Amino acid sequence: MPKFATDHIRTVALVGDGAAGKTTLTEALLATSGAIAAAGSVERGTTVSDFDTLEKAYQHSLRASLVHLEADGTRIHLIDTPGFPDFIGQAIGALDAVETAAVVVNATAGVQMIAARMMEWAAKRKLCRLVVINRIDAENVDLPGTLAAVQSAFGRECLPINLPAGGGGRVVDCFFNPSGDADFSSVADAHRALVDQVVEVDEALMSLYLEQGEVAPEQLHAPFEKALRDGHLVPVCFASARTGAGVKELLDILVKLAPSPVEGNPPLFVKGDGDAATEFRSVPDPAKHVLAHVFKVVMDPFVGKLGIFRVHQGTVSRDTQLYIGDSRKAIKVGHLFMLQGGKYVEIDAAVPGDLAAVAKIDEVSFDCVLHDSHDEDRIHMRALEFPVPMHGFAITPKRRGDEQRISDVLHKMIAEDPTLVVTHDPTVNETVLRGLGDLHLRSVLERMASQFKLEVDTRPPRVPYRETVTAKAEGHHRHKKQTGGAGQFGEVYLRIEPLPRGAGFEFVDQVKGGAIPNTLIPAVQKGVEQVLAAGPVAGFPLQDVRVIVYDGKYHPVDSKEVAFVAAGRKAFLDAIAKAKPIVLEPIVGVEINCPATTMGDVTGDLSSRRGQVTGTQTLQGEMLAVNGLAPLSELDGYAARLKSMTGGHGAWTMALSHYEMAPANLQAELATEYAKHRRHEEE
Ligand SMILES: Nc1nc2c(ncn2[C@@H]2O[C@H](COP(=O)(O)OP(=O)(O)OP(=O)(O)O)[C@@H](O)[C@H]2O)c(=O)[nH]1
Ligand SMILES: [Mg+2]
Repeated sequence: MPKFATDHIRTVALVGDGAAGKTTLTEALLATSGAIAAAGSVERGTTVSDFDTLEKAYQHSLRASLVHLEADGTRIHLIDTPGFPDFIGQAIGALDAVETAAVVVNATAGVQMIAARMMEWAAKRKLCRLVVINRIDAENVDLPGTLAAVQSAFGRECLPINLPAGGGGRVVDCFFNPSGDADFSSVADAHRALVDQVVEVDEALMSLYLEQGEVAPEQLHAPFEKALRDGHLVPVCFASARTGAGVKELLDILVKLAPSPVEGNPPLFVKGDGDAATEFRSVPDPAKHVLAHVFKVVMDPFVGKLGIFRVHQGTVSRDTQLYIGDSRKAIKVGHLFMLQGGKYVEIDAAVPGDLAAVAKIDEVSFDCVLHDSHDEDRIHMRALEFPVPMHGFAITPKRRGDEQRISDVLHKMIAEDPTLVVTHDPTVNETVLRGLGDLHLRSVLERMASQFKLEVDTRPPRVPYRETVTAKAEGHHRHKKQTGGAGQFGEVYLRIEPLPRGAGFEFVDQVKGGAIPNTLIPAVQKGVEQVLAAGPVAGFPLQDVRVIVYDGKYHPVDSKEVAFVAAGRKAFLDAIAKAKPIVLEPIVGVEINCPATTMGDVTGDLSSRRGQVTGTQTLQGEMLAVNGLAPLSELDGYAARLKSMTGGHGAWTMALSHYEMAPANLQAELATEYAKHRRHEEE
């Protein structure tokens, strides 16, 4: 049996902006609990969680990293996540594995973009949230100002559970044993504010409190957990990851107040597909059927594929037989590990709340569910939405002969990272790697070079335009060929209709009375789908269209598959030509962080590039968050422009928002280019 039962487990993701101090805090928590002898440092490259060579070189976390420790008879699993917007996918993925998101705020920089995003993501996931204001030791910090900024950005329910004292050298408790003086604000007031907030979730306790003027701390435990679960309370604590001030207190808060898997909100699973899908929540009971979710995959060059999962229900042990997702083939767990940064610690079993890993099981993939019963298949976790990557590099291998290997290595890279996609554009034979930012892509290329010895050249890719149709139309083609022996015959009638943006492609078979035999309908569909890869206007993939095949003719001897593939394709082309096809362009949502003084330049620049500003939000420390929409084609070289507009103090991210019709001049330009390209090919 594992050493810690589920109610003695806490799972916490440390999230927040780059350089907030998450990795240093992880180190301090490990050292304070005795899991390591002394805290390492990011600068020296000696931390447990930034163990990767690239992380040491960048002095920033690039991937979510797992550690575990013991405090007061409780097992705490911590996930240290990267704060750079480029790597936010890693932080979002970690939210699937925990009850608590601890948002670390850098007191010298204030509330920034990623902290704000992570608060939102965590609330969406119904996680309990905690804010840690770090760097209370630093000079010239405005701690009351930071607390006020946290409350104004995240709500009045953010209440301090301790306060800095002794000039930032320590913290005083405002909840368990409120006594003593803080550097600012009053300990007694902070205590009262917490109790007021907590009793609000329990009517009986509230009346008692109103009658007696106070309640015993033990009576507050259950309502405290409920207030956390409901997002009615977000405790704020202070710390210095560097000096260790407030770190023991943070451990105490995690042990005594952070929810165990039994007290948190269990995640939503979905069973079955489409209309038959039903939702249910896991039950954190070690005796039930196993439900574990793979929230992270690592391609380790030495141990191979590592599937890192969170147990939500049941017990996984070495000799458990597990099914992976929809597969009917059982796998034997074999070796089971708990991670301590880059080290693998072998364990016997994992219960609900535990984060563990299995190695060398190829079928394991990101986001799959592991379970232990035959009839529990087709289970998925309710999907998290990851930003759709839009930053792209077109890549070609430096060495000849690496063309084959490149796809293999790219597969390994995307297996690890839900915010990385690879597309191939056959019209210009271009392989494009897309990620969330320049740094993201560069780190992937460096990993490819160092771990897999694969070097590539990069250049800006083509903008991923799409095409669609804007009117209904009819299409018809009769394919007939008589060459020597057996002939080829197939005839197809179809209709096409535009679908709403983002709907994709639909194929509907409405053929009556066997005018085209059932067995040949897939051939028609195949022909139709051949057209989707390159639209008629400018050769971009066609989307948001429904094709309804409703009639045709066949010949009992001459109707072969090829005939219907050809007839389907040509009938579709016939219809598209009449359906007013257009080019769609990708519009991305951008979020820009910039000093308030540069806001005019930043928003003006965006508007001059066919963009629009959808909102601005004041962050702390003279920084602003600007949200907007802009066509991707206008954002070439944006990183450099933002740098010059903000004197290097800007940051930005983008992800796909939607596709819309490209302006007429752009459509014409793309069409001319395509016509030229085709003429060139024919010559
Ligand atoms: N003065 C002071 N410096 C700190 C403190 N915590 C972290 N730092 C420093 O801040 C820098 C960034 O710390 P990290 O722990 O790497 O920050 P992070 O949040 O993990 O950053 P990312 O991995 O990029 O998201 C390092 O130079 C730390 O030494 C603190 O409490 N006080
Ligand atoms: Mg870090």
